[in-house]
Amino acid sequence: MSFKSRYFLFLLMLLCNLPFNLWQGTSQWGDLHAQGITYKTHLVAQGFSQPTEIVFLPGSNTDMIVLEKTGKAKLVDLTTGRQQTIIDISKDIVSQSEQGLLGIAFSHRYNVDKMFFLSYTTTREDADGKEDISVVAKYEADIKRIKEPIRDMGKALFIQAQPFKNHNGGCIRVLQDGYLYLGLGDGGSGNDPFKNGQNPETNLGKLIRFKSTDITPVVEIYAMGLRNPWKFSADSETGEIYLADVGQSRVEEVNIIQKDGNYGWNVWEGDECFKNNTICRTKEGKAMIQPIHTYRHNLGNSITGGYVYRGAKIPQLYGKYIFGDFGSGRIWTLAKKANQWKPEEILNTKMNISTFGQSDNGFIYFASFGDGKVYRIGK
Ligand SMILES: [Ca+2]
Repeated sequence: MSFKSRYFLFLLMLLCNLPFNLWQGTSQWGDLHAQGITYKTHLVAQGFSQPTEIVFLPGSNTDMIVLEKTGKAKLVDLTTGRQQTIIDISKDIVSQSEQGLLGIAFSHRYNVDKMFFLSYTTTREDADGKEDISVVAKYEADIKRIKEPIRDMGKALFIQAQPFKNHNGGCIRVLQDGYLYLGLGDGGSGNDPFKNGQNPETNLGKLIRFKSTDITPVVEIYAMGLRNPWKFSADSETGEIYLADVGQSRVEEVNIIQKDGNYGWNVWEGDECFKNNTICRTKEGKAMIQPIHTYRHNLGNSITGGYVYRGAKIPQLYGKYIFGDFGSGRIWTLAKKANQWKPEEILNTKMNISTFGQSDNGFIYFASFGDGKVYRIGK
Protein backbone atom coordinates (compact mmCIF):
# COMPACT_ATOMS: atom_id res chain seq x y z
CA MET A 1 0.00 0.00 0.00
CA SER A 2 1.44 3.37 -0.99
CA PHE A 3 1.94 6.12 1.52
CA LYS A 4 -0.83 8.09 -0.12
CA SER A 5 -3.43 5.37 0.05
CA ARG A 6 -2.33 4.54 3.58
CA TYR A 7 -2.73 8.21 4.41
CA PHE A 8 -6.23 8.49 3.25
CA LEU A 9 -7.32 5.26 4.79
CA PHE A 10 -5.99 6.74 7.99
CA LEU A 11 -8.01 9.86 7.33
CA LEU A 12 -11.04 7.79 6.59
CA MET A 13 -10.70 5.89 9.84
CA LEU A 14 -10.42 9.17 11.69
CA LEU A 15 -13.46 10.53 9.93
CA CYS A 16 -15.47 7.52 10.82
CA ASN A 17 -13.79 6.02 13.84
CA LEU A 18 -14.01 2.71 12.08
CA PRO A 19 -11.65 -0.19 11.82
CA PHE A 20 -10.34 -0.57 8.30
CA ASN A 21 -12.02 -3.89 7.63
CA LEU A 22 -15.48 -2.38 7.96
CA TRP A 23 -14.84 -0.13 5.00
CA GLN A 24 -15.74 -2.24 2.03
CA GLY A 25 -18.04 -1.25 -0.78
CA THR A 26 -20.38 -4.02 -1.79
CA SER A 27 -21.93 -3.20 -5.13
CA GLN A 28 -20.67 -3.13 -8.70
CA TRP A 29 -18.42 -0.42 -9.98
CA GLY A 30 -19.96 1.85 -12.52
CA ASP A 31 -22.93 3.84 -13.57
CA LEU A 32 -26.42 3.04 -12.53
CA HIS A 33 -29.60 3.27 -14.48
CA ALA A 34 -31.80 5.52 -12.38
CA GLN A 35 -34.76 7.77 -13.02
CA GLY A 36 -34.87 6.54 -16.61
CA ILE A 37 -31.37 7.71 -17.47
CA THR A 38 -27.84 6.47 -16.99
CA TYR A 39 -25.68 8.98 -15.18
CA LYS A 40 -22.02 9.27 -16.02
CA THR A 41 -18.99 11.01 -14.57
CA HIS A 42 -17.00 13.28 -16.89
CA LEU A 43 -13.42 14.09 -15.90
CA VAL A 44 -12.92 17.88 -16.14
CA ALA A 45 -9.68 18.60 -14.23
CA GLN A 46 -6.96 16.70 -12.40
CA GLY A 47 -3.66 16.97 -10.61
CA PHE A 48 -4.96 18.32 -7.31
CA SER A 49 -3.50 17.35 -3.96
CA GLN A 50 -6.32 16.20 -1.66
CA PRO A 51 -9.12 18.47 -2.89
CA THR A 52 -11.45 19.68 -0.14
CA GLU A 53 -13.71 22.17 -1.92
CA ILE A 54 -14.95 23.16 -5.39
CA VAL A 55 -16.56 26.55 -5.99
CA PHE A 56 -17.16 28.76 -9.01
CA LEU A 57 -16.54 32.48 -9.24
CA PRO A 58 -19.88 34.22 -8.71
CA GLY A 59 -21.93 34.03 -11.90
CA SER A 60 -19.44 31.77 -13.68
CA ASN A 61 -19.78 28.37 -15.34
CA THR A 62 -16.12 28.02 -16.29
CA ASP A 63 -13.96 29.69 -13.61
CA MET A 64 -13.67 26.89 -11.09
CA ILE A 65 -11.67 27.10 -7.87
CA VAL A 66 -10.40 23.93 -6.24
CA LEU A 67 -9.02 24.01 -2.70
CA GLU A 68 -6.26 21.64 -1.68
CA LYS A 69 -6.16 20.42 1.91
CA THR A 70 -2.48 21.26 2.16
CA GLY A 71 -3.06 24.97 1.55
CA LYS A 72 -3.32 25.93 -2.10
CA ALA A 73 -6.27 27.24 -4.07
CA LYS A 74 -6.21 26.72 -7.82
CA LEU A 75 -8.22 28.60 -10.43
CA VAL A 76 -9.16 26.34 -13.32
CA ASP A 77 -10.44 27.63 -16.64
CA LEU A 78 -12.73 24.83 -17.75
CA THR A 79 -12.72 26.10 -21.35
CA THR A 80 -8.93 25.79 -21.75
CA GLY A 81 -7.97 23.49 -18.88
CA ARG A 82 -5.44 26.06 -17.68
CA GLN A 83 -4.70 25.90 -13.93
CA GLN A 84 -3.22 28.69 -11.85
CA THR A 85 -2.34 28.73 -8.16
CA ILE A 86 -4.07 31.80 -6.74
CA ILE A 87 -3.55 31.16 -3.03
CA ASP A 88 -0.72 29.34 -1.28
CA ILE A 89 -0.82 29.39 2.52
CA SER A 90 0.66 25.93 2.84
CA LYS A 91 3.56 27.16 4.98
CA ASP A 92 1.31 28.66 7.65
CA ILE A 93 -1.54 26.20 8.03
CA VAL A 94 -1.76 22.80 9.69
CA SER A 95 -3.23 20.01 7.60
CA GLN A 96 -3.02 16.83 9.63
CA SER A 97 -6.01 14.54 9.99
CA GLU A 98 -9.12 16.54 9.00
CA GLN A 99 -7.43 19.93 9.15
CA GLY A 100 -6.18 22.12 6.34
CA LEU A 101 -7.56 24.61 3.84
CA LEU A 102 -11.23 23.72 4.10
CA GLY A 103 -13.44 26.48 2.76
CA ILE A 104 -13.83 29.50 0.51
CA ALA A 105 -16.84 31.79 0.07
CA PHE A 106 -17.49 35.02 -1.80
CA SER A 107 -19.17 38.13 -0.54
CA HIS A 108 -22.66 38.42 -2.02
CA ARG A 109 -21.36 41.67 -3.56
CA TYR A 110 -18.09 40.13 -4.77
CA ASN A 111 -18.46 41.63 -8.26
CA VAL A 112 -18.33 45.07 -6.59
CA ASP A 113 -16.30 44.63 -3.39
CA LYS A 114 -13.96 41.74 -4.46
CA MET A 115 -14.20 40.36 -0.96
CA PHE A 116 -13.90 36.68 -0.19
CA PHE A 117 -13.29 34.46 2.83
CA LEU A 118 -11.12 31.45 3.55
CA SER A 119 -11.58 28.82 6.25
CA TYR A 120 -8.44 27.03 7.41
CA THR A 121 -6.72 25.55 10.44
CA THR A 122 -3.48 26.86 11.88
CA THR A 123 -1.84 27.16 15.30
CA ARG A 124 -1.36 29.91 17.86
CA GLU A 125 0.78 30.21 20.95
CA ASP A 126 -1.03 30.00 24.24
CA ALA A 127 0.17 29.67 27.83
CA ASP A 128 0.69 25.92 27.46
CA GLY A 129 2.39 26.10 24.09
CA LYS A 130 0.77 25.77 20.70
CA GLU A 131 -2.89 25.11 20.12
CA ASP A 132 -4.75 24.34 16.93
CA ILE A 133 -7.33 26.85 15.79
CA SER A 134 -9.92 27.13 13.03
CA VAL A 135 -9.86 30.53 11.36
CA VAL A 136 -12.17 32.38 9.01
CA ALA A 137 -10.21 35.14 7.29
CA LYS A 138 -11.24 37.95 4.99
CA TYR A 139 -9.43 38.86 1.76
CA GLU A 140 -9.91 41.46 -0.92
CA ALA A 141 -8.68 40.63 -4.42
CA ASP A 142 -9.96 40.33 -7.96
CA ILE A 143 -9.32 36.64 -8.38
CA LYS A 144 -9.23 36.84 -12.18
CA ARG A 145 -6.38 39.34 -11.97
CA ILE A 146 -4.15 37.55 -9.47
CA LYS A 147 -0.64 37.21 -10.93
CA GLU A 148 1.32 35.78 -8.01
CA PRO A 149 -0.33 33.49 -5.43
CA ILE A 150 -1.66 35.22 -2.31
CA ARG A 151 0.50 34.00 0.58
CA ASP A 152 -0.82 36.00 3.52
CA MET A 153 -3.29 34.65 6.04
CA GLY A 154 -5.87 37.41 5.50
CA LYS A 155 -7.65 39.35 8.22
CA ALA A 156 -8.89 36.90 10.84
CA LEU A 157 -12.61 37.45 11.48
CA PHE A 158 -13.14 34.45 13.68
CA ILE A 159 -10.99 32.02 15.66
CA GLN A 160 -12.07 28.78 17.29
CA ALA A 161 -9.69 26.68 19.39
CA GLN A 162 -9.77 23.01 18.34
CA PRO A 163 -9.19 20.42 21.05
CA PHE A 164 -8.60 17.61 18.51
CA LYS A 165 -7.48 17.34 14.91
CA ASN A 166 -10.67 15.73 13.62
CA HIS A 167 -14.21 17.11 13.28
CA ASN A 168 -12.99 20.61 12.48
CA GLY A 169 -15.89 21.17 10.06
CA GLY A 170 -14.72 24.20 8.13
CA CYS A 171 -17.29 24.63 5.37
CA ILE A 172 -18.15 28.29 4.78
CA ARG A 173 -20.84 29.73 2.50
CA VAL A 174 -22.50 33.06 1.94
CA LEU A 175 -26.15 32.04 1.73
CA GLN A 176 -29.11 33.82 0.14
CA ASP A 177 -29.62 36.16 3.07
CA GLY A 178 -26.18 37.57 2.26
CA TYR A 179 -24.67 36.37 5.55
CA LEU A 180 -21.58 34.22 5.96
CA TYR A 181 -22.11 30.82 7.64
CA LEU A 182 -19.58 28.39 9.10
CA GLY A 183 -20.08 24.76 10.10
CA LEU A 184 -18.03 23.54 13.06
CA GLY A 185 -17.69 19.96 14.29
CA ASP A 186 -18.00 18.90 17.92
CA GLY A 187 -14.28 19.39 18.60
CA GLY A 188 -13.30 15.87 17.72
CA SER A 189 -12.00 12.68 19.27
CA GLY A 190 -15.00 10.30 19.39
CA ASN A 191 -18.43 10.35 21.08
CA ASP A 192 -18.21 14.14 21.75
CA PRO A 193 -16.31 13.80 25.07
CA PHE A 194 -16.95 17.43 26.11
CA LYS A 195 -20.61 17.30 25.03
CA ASN A 196 -20.06 20.34 22.83
CA GLY A 197 -22.95 19.46 20.50
CA GLN A 198 -25.51 20.15 23.23
CA ASN A 199 -23.63 23.02 24.90
CA PRO A 200 -25.05 26.40 23.81
CA GLU A 201 -21.98 28.14 25.31
CA THR A 202 -19.56 26.91 22.61
CA ASN A 203 -19.48 27.33 18.85
CA LEU A 204 -18.23 23.74 18.48
CA GLY A 205 -20.87 21.38 17.13
CA LYS A 206 -22.80 24.28 15.59
CA LEU A 207 -23.72 26.05 12.40
CA ILE A 208 -22.89 29.68 13.07
CA ARG A 209 -23.80 32.85 11.22
CA PHE A 210 -21.76 36.03 11.03
CA LYS A 211 -23.98 39.03 11.61
CA SER A 212 -21.39 41.13 9.82
CA THR A 213 -18.01 40.62 8.25
CA ASP A 214 -16.40 43.63 9.94
CA ILE A 215 -13.09 42.94 11.53
CA THR A 216 -14.72 42.05 14.87
CA PRO A 217 -17.94 40.45 13.74
CA VAL A 218 -20.70 39.26 16.01
CA VAL A 219 -21.46 35.63 15.42
CA GLU A 220 -24.62 33.81 16.41
CA ILE A 221 -25.40 30.14 16.77
CA TYR A 222 -27.81 29.36 13.97
CA ALA A 223 -28.27 25.65 14.72
CA MET A 224 -26.84 23.23 17.27
CA GLY A 225 -26.39 19.52 17.96
CA LEU A 226 -24.06 18.79 15.04
CA ARG A 227 -21.26 16.24 15.05
CA ASN A 228 -19.17 17.08 12.01
CA PRO A 229 -21.06 19.01 9.34
CA TRP A 230 -19.24 18.06 6.16
CA LYS A 231 -20.77 20.51 3.75
CA PHE A 232 -23.96 22.49 3.71
CA SER A 233 -25.57 24.55 0.95
CA ALA A 234 -28.75 26.43 0.21
CA ASP A 235 -31.24 25.51 -2.48
CA SER A 236 -30.83 28.39 -4.94
CA GLU A 237 -34.59 28.51 -5.50
CA THR A 238 -36.07 28.06 -2.03
CA GLY A 239 -33.15 29.11 0.19
CA GLU A 240 -33.57 25.96 2.31
CA ILE A 241 -30.28 24.94 3.94
CA TYR A 242 -29.29 21.29 3.44
CA LEU A 243 -26.60 20.07 5.83
CA ALA A 244 -24.87 16.69 5.86
CA ASP A 245 -23.68 15.51 9.26
CA VAL A 246 -21.14 12.70 9.52
CA GLY A 247 -22.12 9.92 11.90
CA GLN A 248 -20.10 8.20 14.60
CA SER A 249 -20.11 4.53 13.66
CA ARG A 250 -23.68 3.77 12.60
CA VAL A 251 -25.74 6.49 10.92
CA GLU A 252 -25.07 9.21 8.31
CA GLU A 253 -27.63 11.99 7.95
CA VAL A 254 -29.03 14.85 5.87
CA ASN A 255 -30.78 17.74 7.61
CA ILE A 256 -32.77 20.75 6.57
CA ILE A 257 -31.66 23.48 8.91
CA GLN A 258 -34.12 25.66 10.80
CA LYS A 259 -32.90 28.66 12.72
CA ASP A 260 -32.31 27.78 16.38
CA GLY A 261 -32.90 24.09 15.64
CA ASN A 262 -31.22 21.40 17.72
CA TYR A 263 -30.09 18.53 15.49
CA GLY A 264 -29.55 16.06 18.29
CA TRP A 265 -25.86 15.10 18.57
CA ASN A 266 -24.74 13.47 20.89
CA VAL A 267 -28.15 12.50 22.18
CA TRP A 268 -29.05 11.18 18.75
CA GLU A 269 -26.88 9.68 16.04
CA GLY A 270 -29.09 10.18 13.02
CA ASP A 271 -32.45 8.65 13.91
CA GLU A 272 -31.06 6.38 16.65
CA CYS A 273 -30.54 7.08 20.34
CA PHE A 274 -26.77 7.45 20.59
CA LYS A 275 -25.47 4.64 22.80
CA ASN A 276 -28.87 4.44 24.50
CA ASN A 277 -28.60 8.02 25.70
CA THR A 278 -31.27 8.46 28.35
CA ILE A 279 -32.27 11.99 27.24
CA CYS A 280 -33.21 10.56 23.87
CA ARG A 281 -36.63 9.28 24.97
CA THR A 282 -37.51 12.31 27.08
CA LYS A 283 -39.55 15.28 25.96
CA GLU A 284 -36.29 17.19 25.53
CA GLY A 285 -34.79 14.48 23.32
CA LYS A 286 -37.92 14.15 21.25
CA ALA A 287 -37.95 17.91 20.60
CA MET A 288 -34.63 17.63 18.77
CA ILE A 289 -34.98 17.80 15.00
CA GLN A 290 -34.75 14.54 13.10
CA PRO A 291 -32.80 14.28 9.85
CA ILE A 292 -34.77 14.17 6.60
CA HIS A 293 -32.68 11.20 5.50
CA THR A 294 -30.31 8.65 7.05
CA TYR A 295 -28.32 5.68 5.83
CA ARG A 296 -26.32 3.05 7.62
CA HIS A 297 -22.80 1.85 7.18
CA ASN A 298 -23.57 -0.88 4.70
CA LEU A 299 -23.89 1.95 2.14
CA GLY A 300 -21.04 4.23 3.21
CA ASN A 301 -19.51 5.69 6.33
CA SER A 302 -18.84 9.40 5.90
CA ILE A 303 -21.42 11.58 4.21
CA THR A 304 -20.42 14.47 1.92
CA GLY A 305 -23.14 17.06 1.41
CA GLY A 306 -23.86 18.48 -2.04
CA TYR A 307 -26.39 20.71 -3.77
CA VAL A 308 -29.96 20.91 -4.92
CA TYR A 309 -29.91 20.71 -8.70
CA ARG A 310 -31.65 23.64 -10.35
CA GLY A 311 -30.06 23.35 -13.78
CA ALA A 312 -31.85 23.02 -17.10
CA LYS A 313 -29.76 20.24 -18.63
CA ILE A 314 -31.10 17.23 -16.73
CA PRO A 315 -34.82 17.72 -15.96
CA GLN A 316 -34.92 14.40 -14.05
CA LEU A 317 -32.66 15.95 -11.38
CA TYR A 318 -34.52 19.23 -11.05
CA GLY A 319 -35.22 20.15 -7.42
CA LYS A 320 -33.39 17.08 -6.05
CA TYR A 321 -30.60 17.22 -3.49
CA ILE A 322 -27.45 15.46 -4.71
CA PHE A 323 -24.99 14.12 -2.15
CA GLY A 324 -22.50 11.30 -1.71
CA ASP A 325 -20.30 9.29 0.62
CA PHE A 326 -16.54 9.63 1.12
CA GLY A 327 -16.07 6.00 2.11
CA SER A 328 -18.15 4.16 -0.50
CA GLY A 329 -18.21 6.65 -3.38
CA ARG A 330 -21.94 6.31 -3.86
CA ILE A 331 -23.92 9.33 -5.06
CA TRP A 332 -27.63 9.72 -4.41
CA THR A 333 -30.46 12.09 -5.09
CA LEU A 334 -32.97 12.93 -2.39
CA ALA A 335 -36.44 14.22 -3.20
CA LYS A 336 -39.76 14.58 -1.45
CA LYS A 337 -42.51 12.37 -2.84
CA ALA A 338 -45.94 12.28 -1.20
CA ASN A 339 -44.47 13.98 1.87
CA GLN A 340 -41.70 11.37 2.21
CA TRP A 341 -38.03 11.92 1.44
CA LYS A 342 -36.90 9.27 -1.02
CA PRO A 343 -33.25 8.59 -1.91
CA GLU A 344 -32.16 7.15 -5.23
CA GLU A 345 -28.62 6.01 -5.94
CA ILE A 346 -27.45 7.44 -9.26
CA LEU A 347 -23.74 6.58 -9.27
CA ASN A 348 -21.42 4.19 -7.50
CA THR A 349 -17.98 5.67 -8.17
CA LYS A 350 -15.86 3.88 -5.54
CA MET A 351 -14.04 7.20 -5.17
CA ASN A 352 -13.40 9.10 -1.93
CA ILE A 353 -15.85 11.91 -2.65
CA SER A 354 -14.61 14.80 -0.54
CA THR A 355 -16.71 17.63 -1.94
CA PHE A 356 -19.27 18.69 -4.51
CA GLY A 357 -19.39 21.94 -6.46
CA GLN A 358 -22.03 23.73 -8.49
CA SER A 359 -21.57 26.14 -11.39
CA ASP A 360 -23.87 29.09 -11.97
CA ASN A 361 -25.92 27.13 -14.53
CA GLY A 362 -26.43 24.32 -12.00
CA PHE A 363 -23.99 21.67 -13.23
CA ILE A 364 -22.82 19.46 -10.37
CA TYR A 365 -19.16 18.57 -9.94
CA PHE A 366 -17.37 16.45 -7.35
CA ALA A 367 -13.80 15.75 -6.29
CA SER A 368 -12.07 12.44 -5.80
CA PHE A 369 -9.80 13.00 -2.81
CA GLY A 370 -7.25 10.24 -3.24
CA ASP A 371 -6.24 10.84 -6.85
CA GLY A 372 -7.07 14.56 -7.00
CA LYS A 373 -9.52 14.47 -9.91
CA VAL A 374 -12.63 16.56 -10.49
CA TYR A 375 -15.64 15.22 -12.37
CA ARG A 376 -18.93 16.62 -13.62
CA ILE A 377 -22.09 14.56 -13.25
CA GLY A 378 -23.84 14.19 -16.56
CA LYS A 379 -25.65 11.75 -18.76
CA1 LIG B 1 -28.66 14.80 13.95
